[in-house]
Amino acid sequence: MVTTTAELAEDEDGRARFDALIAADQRIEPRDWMPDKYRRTLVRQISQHAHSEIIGMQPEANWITRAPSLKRKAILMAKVQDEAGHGLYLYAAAQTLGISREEMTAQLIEGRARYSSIFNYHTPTWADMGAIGWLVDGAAICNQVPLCRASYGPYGRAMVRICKEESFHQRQGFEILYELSHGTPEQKQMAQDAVDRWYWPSLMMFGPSDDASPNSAQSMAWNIKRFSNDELRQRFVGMCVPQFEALGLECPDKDLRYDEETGTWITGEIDWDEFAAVLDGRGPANAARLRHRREAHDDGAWVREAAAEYARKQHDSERVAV
Ligand code: FAQ
Repeated sequence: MVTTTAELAEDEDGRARFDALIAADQRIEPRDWMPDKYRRTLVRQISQHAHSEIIGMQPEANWITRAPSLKRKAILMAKVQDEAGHGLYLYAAAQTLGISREEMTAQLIEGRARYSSIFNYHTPTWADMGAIGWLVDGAAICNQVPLCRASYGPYGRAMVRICKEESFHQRQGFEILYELSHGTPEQKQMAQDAVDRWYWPSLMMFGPSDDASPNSAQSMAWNIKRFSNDELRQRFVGMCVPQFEALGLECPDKDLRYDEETGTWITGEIDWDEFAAVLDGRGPANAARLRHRREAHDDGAWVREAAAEYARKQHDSERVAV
């Protein structure tokens, strides 16, 4: 394809405007010119985020039929539905960048896409619902509140609503754990075991440490990410410490201490080999999560076909009416 002088001039104007908007901390909208790499970075991050919400429904959906009361069942169902909604807002935001929902879905079910490592762990007890709400949604909030200010408009706006719902999710998880940790000794032990299972994987949600994070510097320069992976992980640890005390549970990190001099939390070593294995598809539940997602996709084929046929008929009847 030959690029004309007029097209080159247009690209230069677009680039100058893009750079000025980023420098002024303003928003880029779908019809604005943007560098290819900015577009690809956003498609990568937003689609991974959407897949995480959709796969993230599974560990909790697993407990809907076994929730200990009608009230708990209703709350859990609402939370899992919220996660489906988050996935849909995010797929819609990614579509504004020119990728189709079908392509993103194909990438996920064919195992070509990433989704958050955290959803590749099992949920053996009811207390895991508490630990997911408190720790996983808590980590998600720390990571996602700054994304409300992401430079890409449709992503930032989707995040505002998502974060409001995540706050409710975190609160309900804390409340499940609080009730268990103030119950019988067996219930308290069940809460502690669940927190022991989820604490370290929650820290891994923030991604590799800064020196091993290839995408952070550019994403921060473009105001997509506002803080580095380690900065957000620090913030999360600081948030958890008083909450462990309120719950009366032990933090599984025995090396954790606050360094007054640097004003930072010194933590034990994260098991990065475990993180790498989960990303490589070798976590405890990776295979089960993808198998379940594929089955759900196949089972839903008739719904997609019916919806497409209905849309076609609506379209045809509107044309006749015109
Ligand atoms: N899991 O260079 P970086 C939720 C990948 S939603 C898997 O640091 P980046 C709600 C990364 O993609 C949870 N992969 O990358 C909920 C990259 O791979 P690539 C999801 C990970 O993008 C609660 C490579 O490693 N949240 O919890 C992970 O600058 C309860 C190098 O990493 C989001 O997606 C990981 N943990 O920073 C739902 C938030 N970490 O693509 C249900 C938006 C890193 O080069 C129940 N995303 N990788 O092949 C982000 O903030 C960023 O994308 C990061 C990673 C921070 C996740």
